Amino acid sequence: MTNSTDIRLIVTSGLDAHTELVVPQGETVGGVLGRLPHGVQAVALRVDGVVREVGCTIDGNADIAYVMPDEPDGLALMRHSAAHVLAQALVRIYGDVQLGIGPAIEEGFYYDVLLAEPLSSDALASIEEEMQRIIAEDVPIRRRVVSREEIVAHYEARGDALKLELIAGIPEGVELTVYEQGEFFDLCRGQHVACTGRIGAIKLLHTAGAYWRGDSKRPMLQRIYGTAFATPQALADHVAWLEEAKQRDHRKLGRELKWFTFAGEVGQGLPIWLPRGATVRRTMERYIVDKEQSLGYEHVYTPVLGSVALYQQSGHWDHYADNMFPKMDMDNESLVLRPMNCPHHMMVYKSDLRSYRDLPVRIAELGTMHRYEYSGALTGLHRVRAMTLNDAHIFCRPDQIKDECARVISLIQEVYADFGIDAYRFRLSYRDPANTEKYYPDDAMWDTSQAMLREVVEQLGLEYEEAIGEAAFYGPKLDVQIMTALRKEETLSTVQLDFLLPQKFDLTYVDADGVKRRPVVIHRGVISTMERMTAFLLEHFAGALPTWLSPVHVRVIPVSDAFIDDAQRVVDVCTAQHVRAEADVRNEKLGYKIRHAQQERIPYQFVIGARERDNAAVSVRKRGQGEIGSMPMADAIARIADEIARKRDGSW
Ligand code: TSB
Ligand code: ZN
Repeated sequence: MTNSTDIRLIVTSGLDAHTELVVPQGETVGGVLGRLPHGVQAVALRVDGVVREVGCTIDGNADIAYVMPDEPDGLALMRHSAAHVLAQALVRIYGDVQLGIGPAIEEGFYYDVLLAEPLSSDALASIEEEMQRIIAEDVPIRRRVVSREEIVAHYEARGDALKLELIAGIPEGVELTVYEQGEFFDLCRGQHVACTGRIGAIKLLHTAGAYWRGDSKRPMLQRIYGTAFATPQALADHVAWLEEAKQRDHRKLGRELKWFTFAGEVGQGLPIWLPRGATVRRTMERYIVDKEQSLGYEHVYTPVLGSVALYQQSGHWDHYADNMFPKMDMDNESLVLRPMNCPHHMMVYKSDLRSYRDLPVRIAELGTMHRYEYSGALTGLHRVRAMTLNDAHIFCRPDQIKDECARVISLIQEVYADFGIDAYRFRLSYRDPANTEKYYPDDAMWDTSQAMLREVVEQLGLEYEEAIGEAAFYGPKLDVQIMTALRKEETLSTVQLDFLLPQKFDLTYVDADGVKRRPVVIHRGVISTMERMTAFLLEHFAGALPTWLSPVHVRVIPVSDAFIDDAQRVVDVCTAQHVRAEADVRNEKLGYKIRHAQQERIPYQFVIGARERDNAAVSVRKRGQGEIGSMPMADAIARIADEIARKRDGSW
């Protein structure tokens, strides 16, 4: 509608939508649009295409448009209005509820409230019913400018200290607005749908504790989560997806399958690997170390502590301090838990004289490191504070960069094929030149390294996307991006090109002409951290990992107590051939044991009875395939051993 820098546009809500243009002198231009057509969410002000709160100052291209329920903005308005309806329902039911804040979020909305009693799970159903009633009432949602006196008096009368605190935080002179629907209004900048009837299909999901203003020293409120969609079908699809995500969540699977645990006594984000998970981890570690050895990597061990001076020299102290645990002062030394392994590997390189003939030097380690991650960001094994990275630093000559990067990428692809991982995307991660705090400021260096990494990726013909501000502080990265069960994108493997640390540590090699030159470093993680890869595998395979990665390959089940010794003998034969087997000798029914083995996602079950014992046979059941039938024990075990060795499951 307009294109200006200082015109102020006002759109009022409600069914009778009208627009006003307010020019700086206070002149008002405007027009009434009339009654909103059915099916439209609201009339909204859009600045550069984004719905803005009513009464905002425009600093881009603005227009006034209908917002439709099936567009992202429409969903956001609907969910924000649903949060108000939730608050209204709570006031109707509980009267003395104190209201915190209630925003729309990515996949729904929430409201933080303080209630005399914690809500029971039944309570959610009756609150949702009241919300449905308010939606059916279809009352207009109107914006109203209020005086500070009026709104303070209102919340004082209600005894709502949370709202009073919010108001106190708004500077004098800022226009205060409420959105009113029937008997209820809420302090809010908007914008909302025109009337409660246009909210669509809603559902309350769950509650969680949330500190007031995210501050652990303030009271704990109850956060009630819900979601809203344009149609009942869209809502039903989302709820089904949430259920599926819950089933796939590695935290649930990890607990049920007894792979790992977290203990309050140990500390947040510090995982305890239980025997099953540790077996999977050891399998991955052996696999990758063997593979790296065959590709010319040399493995080292270095300590998890390093001196502050080391990290000052590397630049971590300046650019990575937010992710580091505080230093410890002992015996005239200042030590930190390392957040990365690179500086130690620089010392490995420096421990010897290097000639151009020695390069590339590929230094690898299953390097344990500790990072301070915000407690709110910790997510099971996906994001932890103590982790072990399948790390390596490749020291090479500039003319070797492309070849080395290509080798790493092909290693990543080989490993993913063995792991059965097919859902991933490549991302080229560049620095954000404006962020001088995070990124080492050397424009020429960044231009060179970013262009070079892009060239490698282009030459390999990889499809990739680009992201500004995702580089490491020392250089650009090629990241392999995956999705968690909760649809959050995370980085698994990474290949990073670094011209900076060689300079900071004054690394050199003696070139063919006898002159000392600077090597380049490629940082790379293939499996990523054992923690993140394990979380990913659990979710990707819903707990049913390829046989070779499964903690138990075969569960041997005697049909009755009379065959316990026979079952144990089968286990011994398996074990001798590196097939991981255990016998289920519990005093339980056969059917129960089979179901239990299935729940544990164990790839093979051997059932042993009289016929099997007498014929040196096993009765095989296979995960996902069911009953296979009786066959000679030696054949069955050889076949499984072969699948493990080839890292490929076959159908029987
Ligand atoms: C590859 N110095 C490089 C190394 O040489 C490095 O540390 N890069 S990193 O910071 O990107 O981390 C490597 C990988 O560790 C990431 O790609 C990611 O997969 C994994 N990772 C990072 N932080 C965490 C965390 N908090 N929890 C679990 N895994 C993590
Ligand atoms: Zn590194």
